[in-house]
Amino acid sequence: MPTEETLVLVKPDGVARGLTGEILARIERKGYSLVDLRLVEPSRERLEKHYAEHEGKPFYEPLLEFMMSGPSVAIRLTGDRVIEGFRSLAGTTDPTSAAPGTIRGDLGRDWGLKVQQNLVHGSDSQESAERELSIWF
Ligand code: DAT
Ligand code: MG
Repeated sequence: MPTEETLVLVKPDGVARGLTGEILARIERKGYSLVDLRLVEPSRERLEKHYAEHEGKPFYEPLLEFMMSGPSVAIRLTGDRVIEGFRSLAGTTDPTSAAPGTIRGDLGRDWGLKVQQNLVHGSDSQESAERELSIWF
């Protein structure tokens, strides 16, 4: 099987809290390789494409507003089984119950907002990874 790529985002909360370095360090210590990395202030159009699967959900508008609140760091990451591996490093969606040891479990919390701010995004399948990498790079 060829080596995989995935899209990782350090979301605006991660960048604003100065956690980009900590998150990159965890990714590097795990052994994955950075292929490309950039600071991006995405347009609404780009975010609508990225989060198309969530359109109509109660957290959709708050999610887009949050993602437009500041820059994100977009990362093209590579390694065997990196899609699954980064999702494991990130932890589950809700930072309150995400396992300690994960990025979301160690560094995230609930802020009482309409959308969970959980520091990172990682593609959830090969199809999503291909689609999302073409949106951000
Ligand atoms: P993930 O980022 O773990 O793949 P997702 O794709 O289901 O999660 O949702 C995208 C983002 O939307 C997620 O990172 C945080 C937010 N979110 C998801 N479900 C939510 C909910 N029930 N309430 C508030 N925010 C939510
Ligand atoms: Mg998702």
